[in-house]
Amino acid sequence: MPTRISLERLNALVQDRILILDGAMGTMIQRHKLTEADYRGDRFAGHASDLRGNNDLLVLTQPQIIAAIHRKYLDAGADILETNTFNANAVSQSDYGLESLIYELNLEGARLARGVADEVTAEWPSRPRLVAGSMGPTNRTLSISPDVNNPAFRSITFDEMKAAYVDQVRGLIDGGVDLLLLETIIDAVNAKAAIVAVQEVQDEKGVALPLMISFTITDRSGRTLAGQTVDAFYLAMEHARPWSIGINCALGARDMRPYLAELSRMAGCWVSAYPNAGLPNAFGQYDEQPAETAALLKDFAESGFANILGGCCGTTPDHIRALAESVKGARPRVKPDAGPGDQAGRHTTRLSGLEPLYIRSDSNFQMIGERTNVTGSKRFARLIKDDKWAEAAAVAIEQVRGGANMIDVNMDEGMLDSEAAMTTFLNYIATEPEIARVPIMIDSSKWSVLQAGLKCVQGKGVVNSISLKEGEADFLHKAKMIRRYGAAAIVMAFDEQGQADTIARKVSICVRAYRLLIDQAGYDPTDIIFDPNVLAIATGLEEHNEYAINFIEAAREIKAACPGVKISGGISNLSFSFRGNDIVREAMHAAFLFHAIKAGLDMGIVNAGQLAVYEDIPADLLEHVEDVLFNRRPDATERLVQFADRVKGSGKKRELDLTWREKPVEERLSFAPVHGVVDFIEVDAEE
Ligand code: THG
Repeated sequence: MPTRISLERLNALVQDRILILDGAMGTMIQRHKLTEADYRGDRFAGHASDLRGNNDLLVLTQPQIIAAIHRKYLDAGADILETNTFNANAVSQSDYGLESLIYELNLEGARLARGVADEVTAEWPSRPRLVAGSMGPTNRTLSISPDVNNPAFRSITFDEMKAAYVDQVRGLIDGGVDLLLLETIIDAVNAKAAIVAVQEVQDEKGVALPLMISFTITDRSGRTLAGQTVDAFYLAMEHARPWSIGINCALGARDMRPYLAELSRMAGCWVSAYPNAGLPNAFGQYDEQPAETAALLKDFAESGFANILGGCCGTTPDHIRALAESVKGARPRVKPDAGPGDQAGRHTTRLSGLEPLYIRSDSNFQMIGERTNVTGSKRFARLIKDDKWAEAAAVAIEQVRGGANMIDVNMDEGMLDSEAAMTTFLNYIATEPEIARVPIMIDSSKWSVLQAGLKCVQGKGVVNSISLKEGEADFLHKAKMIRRYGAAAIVMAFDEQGQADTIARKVSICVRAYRLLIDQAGYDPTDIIFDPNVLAIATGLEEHNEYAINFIEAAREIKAACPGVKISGGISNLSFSFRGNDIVREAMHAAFLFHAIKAGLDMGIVNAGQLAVYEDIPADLLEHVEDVLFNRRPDATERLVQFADRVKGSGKKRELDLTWREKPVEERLSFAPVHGVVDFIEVDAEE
């Protein structure tokens, strides 16, 4: 068994100079003009389907050719060889009927590269040559439907994708690679499946290799094929704690520059770039000459953008030689002091959909849309039961247009196959950019439904929720799985004794959970969102009178006791006893939020678009509501109930009330931002 490089030595190397990755394998194989018979060799002479073009098979049938190409790249100055295993996964090889060969292809591919690297290292021991196990994206995607008429359809499941990578990872590790390289990623869900496969195999083998993640920006929109911006994608990968992240393939170095600059500014790990030799010409060939590629990459080096540079499609040993020459002596990129979105002491919670969402301790209140919940909306439940997915998605769009920064999706209903409904709905809304822009909060009391949701979301979402209800072992198991799948977690103030309703119990349960998550599940505190239980008040039961106060006070104490965490709550729960009276309910929510936000509430599950503004609540209604909230008088509930009878009616459709347009322009200009109406700002500003 060859010894792979230690992490200490690898980190010392990458801090000392820019490391050079090799260039394209395909371009070099093409030069040999191999025939069908060459691809087959003796072993596959009788194989049923065509094998020409299956480059990964050459590690078995023409190993001397592959080894010679590896040697050429090392002689040209590469530090890191990529194994010839880009398509050696069960999904891609099924096109050739060779799925059974995955382990062997990767084992031999890794051994070949390892052998050449060790040979050159032996010749020049002060300069170790390394091997990165190449894992391509497969030819399917988990975020995009291949059928435009069926947006929720997927050609493969997350678990199938994960399984397709498992034997690849086993083969690469057993073959002796130093690093694992997940490359040319076009879809973050595919990458998440590969990451889970890597972690499972590493657990099985008791090893942990440095992971390189490299994605592709397919066009000048600056997004992945599946639609994510650079920062949103980065946030969706952060949980894997990669050794490096970077961009490869696609546009060539010239057009890659702004995206690499952005990635380089935010990434807390090393950064790589290995572009194509420019854009392909009409014949699919790459014309960019070695000197040109090298000059562009030299600029990346001098701009401090990269720690690892190399070439992708169309690059040759001549390109790599020119590159190695041009960056000799260049100083490698230095990692930024703060994480993405971080400002000193502000504990940024980082989430994403197609776009990033940074929640700092001093951010505004974040709204999580509640209506995409079959138990929280009769209309939504009906649409899901009737398979009206487009109309159900419209509910999510309404929430986003109403200002939701996140969408809570809940399918917990006895008559539904909740796992299937969660999967279908999340896959459906993944194709609607207006919704997919925001992070998803997967809401269920069933672990199987939460898991189903985790397998669909492209960004970094939130699992809602876990708790200590079933004890520590269950809690930690779920917490670790959520981290592995790349989400943040809502933790309810609930333990083996039940739901916490006093301040002391809420705080002590959250502190206990905080320690467990940080000490035993590897959590970053900013990935923990505590929910101290918003419970219904004014129910007529005296023991419920302190529930609002207890939530608010517990929020304050949890924030102080658990640095870095966020606080959330299901706000509409508070007013359940006033169902049917939206005016009173909305006043209760607005008043509660006004005080809870001051105590440290960061976000809440609300009916986005139907939140009242505290300052707009009529004084008499507000007084009755706050009497109840703060349990200020023994008859508070009774008085609010009586008052409520007089203000019955619908609180809805306030956005259509345009009487404020008749006010003087100064007032209109201050009204608009407070009420979140953007439609008239331009005309008013001009006036
Ligand atoms: N904490 C966490 N998650 C949660 C909750 C929480 N998820 C669910 C719930 N509580 C938050 N979501 C809602 C959604 C809707 C309503 C209340 C809470 C609601 N719906 C109207 C009703 O029941 O009167 C429905 C009316 C209609 O059908 O249109 O009030 O606390 N972590």
